Amino acid sequence: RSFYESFMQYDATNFWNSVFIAIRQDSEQYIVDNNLSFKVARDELNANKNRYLDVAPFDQCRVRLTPTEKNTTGYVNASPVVIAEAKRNYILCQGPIETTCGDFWQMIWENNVPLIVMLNRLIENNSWKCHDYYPMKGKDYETFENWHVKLIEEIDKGAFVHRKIELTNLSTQTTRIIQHVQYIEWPDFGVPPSTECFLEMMNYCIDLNNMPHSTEEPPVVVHCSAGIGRSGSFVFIDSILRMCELEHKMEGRIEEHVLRMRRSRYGLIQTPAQLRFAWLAIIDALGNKFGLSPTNLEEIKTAEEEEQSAESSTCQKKRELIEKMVEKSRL
Ligand code: PTR
Ligand code: PTR
Ligand code: PTR
Repeated sequence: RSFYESFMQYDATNFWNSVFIAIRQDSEQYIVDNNLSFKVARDELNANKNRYLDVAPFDQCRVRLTPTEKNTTGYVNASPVVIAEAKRNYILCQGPIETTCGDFWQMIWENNVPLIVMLNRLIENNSWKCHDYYPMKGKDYETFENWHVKLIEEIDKGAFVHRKIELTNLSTQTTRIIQHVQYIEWPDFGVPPSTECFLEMMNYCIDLNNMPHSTEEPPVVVHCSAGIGRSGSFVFIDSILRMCELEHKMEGRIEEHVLRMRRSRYGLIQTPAQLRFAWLAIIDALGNKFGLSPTNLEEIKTAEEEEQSAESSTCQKKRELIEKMVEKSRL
């Protein structure tokens, strides 16, 4: 069954919950079978560096910082996620808390990160989901321990904000420019309002030309509040589209790609609806690429339902385009 057919079938049979539960069970099993552990994250010395008690990097797959006087363990709640088939390199992390902003900028510096993709707002549902670790219009610089962070430019793009930041390492007095893209339309445990506005943000990030083209290049940092739900969905969408572009033939079912990603960080993609959204975003992105218009699958489905009896030519044409797209993308 193709990627598109699976999607339609899961929708028709209300199957997303079951698919998601199976992924969850299989990833728990993987953790047990491979003795993956969270000892460092749970260490007393690191306890105050985690935003959520239940979200932590594996000991076997975590970003290590050069220990400092303040952070003697070099611990940060962050996981490298390398997807070789997509030639992509990501670091997924939690939204910094007040005491870890310096650690966060140290991680950006030590890993030569050129781009930060932030998928949350600072305040959601009346509570703080991330510390304001970057300067905003109105106050154009902040200092966190060894790091001076200066806002160079802030560009409002509607559904997202692009900030250009100058990061200074105060101990060496050297500076770098970091791109920061914040998508503001994605509530935690929810989905964005449309695939279009999400893809617009994602393509903008790609066009900045700071997403890695090989696993040797510095990683892009992706974070939200916990760094698992929304961040995991972003990585899923970007890496699968990248594999399509590289004409990499996916082994196994798409669900297995979520499992593979989850070997690097716990809990990636947090809800059945997020999985469905990610899947739909991929279909829509491929649809755009191969000239399927209108791109939204919901519209196609409605059109199909409305025009079931009379074999409509537009409906037929859309179906043919989808077949072409699925064939071309090898999904
Ligand atoms: N209380 C959290 C814990 O469970 O460890 C840690 C935490 C600390 C979470 C601060 C959020 C915080 O908020 P802020 O974004 O203001 O730093
Ligand atoms: N214990 C938190 C909770 O369940 O609310 C952990 C958590 C928070 C998990 C947010 C995921 C979250 O979403 P995201 O990774 O998209 O920020
Ligand atoms: N949000 C959950 C809670 O507070 O109960 C915590 C949680 C976090 C549960 C991640 C499960 C998670 O991962 P998975 O999706 O792999 O079960």
